[in-house]
Amino acid sequence: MDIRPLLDALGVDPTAGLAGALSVRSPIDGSELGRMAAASEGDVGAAVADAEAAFLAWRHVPAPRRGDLVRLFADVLRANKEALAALVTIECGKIGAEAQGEVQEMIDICDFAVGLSRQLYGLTMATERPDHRLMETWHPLGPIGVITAFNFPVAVWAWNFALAIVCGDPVVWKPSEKTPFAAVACAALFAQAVRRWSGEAPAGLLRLVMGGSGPGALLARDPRLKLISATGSCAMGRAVAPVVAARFGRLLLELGGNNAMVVAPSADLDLAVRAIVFSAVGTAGQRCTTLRRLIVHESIADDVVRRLRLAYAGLAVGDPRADGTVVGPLIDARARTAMERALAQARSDGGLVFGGDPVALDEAPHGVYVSPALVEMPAQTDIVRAETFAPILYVLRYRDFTDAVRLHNEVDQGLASSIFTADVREAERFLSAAGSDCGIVNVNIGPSGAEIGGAFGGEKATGGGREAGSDAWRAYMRRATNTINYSRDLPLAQGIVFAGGA
Ligand code: UN1
Repeated sequence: MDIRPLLDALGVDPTAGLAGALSVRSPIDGSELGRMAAASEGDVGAAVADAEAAFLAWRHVPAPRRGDLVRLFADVLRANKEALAALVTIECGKIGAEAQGEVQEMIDICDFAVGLSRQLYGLTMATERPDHRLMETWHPLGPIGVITAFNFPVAVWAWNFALAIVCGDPVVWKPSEKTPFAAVACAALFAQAVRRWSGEAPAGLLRLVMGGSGPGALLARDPRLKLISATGSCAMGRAVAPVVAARFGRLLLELGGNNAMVVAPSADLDLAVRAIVFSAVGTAGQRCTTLRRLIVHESIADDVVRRLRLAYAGLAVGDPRADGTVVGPLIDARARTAMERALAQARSDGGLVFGGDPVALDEAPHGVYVSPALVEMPAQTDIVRAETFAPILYVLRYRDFTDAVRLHNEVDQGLASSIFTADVREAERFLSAAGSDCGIVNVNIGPSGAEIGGAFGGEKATGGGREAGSDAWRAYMRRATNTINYSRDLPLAQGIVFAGGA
């Protein structure tokens, strides 16, 4: 597959050295898209040094001016939406509609960040001392490191980047080694915005470092990066977090999910089935928000499973560029092996598996395609409690609502959750302090497909970070609490009378 025309259209410098030891392959047919060199220790150090130099200038640029650059970036993204989405599809295998949605998500976060650039508010507090003022000011934090995963190769970076740029922080980005070309394209598109901007943007506002865990570990270790925002598996988070914590760096982690939906007897099943299918098989089950566990009331479970089998049997699996395809390939053969292992384990735990078979495409024998699996489980065994990054939906039954919530929360991960019910008491209990323990808790919609306006992230082994909307920007800034005395006296807080120095 030749991506050169797409890269040209996206403004990627044809002389840029897209060569090296890393082979980048399309999951669509396994063909090599190009090669990439992994960043050396020296490369990573130089990228961080550039970002640090950029920071010293960028922090002086007023935030609304910084927002103006992000506004131009959104314009460039709008003009290049189709081409960037096409590249995303080729590189990570998601279907066209979802790839376009991913680029739209980038545009949305840029628009959000532009507005935010005039709203980086600090509070002013009542002070206990006369003729004093107590307030807080938010300042740029410093250069930051962003590590992203293959499944959202551009949007998750954009959540971080758009906010970081308005907050005053240059970014060193390590994309997944499986999707480096999408990252190169994003950098080229941002360079276009920089050229259109009326100001002087420092060169190091965005630096890419390519490669796998090696360069990732170098970013984690580097004390010049004040925040490491990392998306990926819990295992990756476990490796990165202690390293960043040991140097008192800030962390924003978006790790594994094991997202569930409770389907109550009063649920609108037509809606529920549509929501289940989108969230369980969309992106071929490779979203961090993918629906992996269905907790269905026993009185409707047979009906729900019957409807789902019908829906699953009609799913078009195949080339994500073809009209009508809803399930594209898995990212690579390792993902299929992990899926097969999980299904074998589920079977030996007493699970009844529907689907989950390899799908061979004549035109793409080296693509990794599977039919999504629906697995009725007698209990929430260890394999159900593990995140397998593939389209496997485990179905569990419940009798009592309290048991449903207990099952729901009985996993390590805590990203996204949902309930389908027409019973306001159940809905509110699910949303309450004693309900779902996740960072995202939905009613009558599935757990995946969040819009950017809310804070995105999860609890427990998901890592606790929040990205995108709401007040997620605070992670990218440092807060100074300021006390200003405009009196001619020096009253001490807490009414302390201190004789020394009088
Ligand atoms: C991810 O899978 O890492 O809520 C991000 C969603 C998307 C983002 C997923 N907006 O499913």
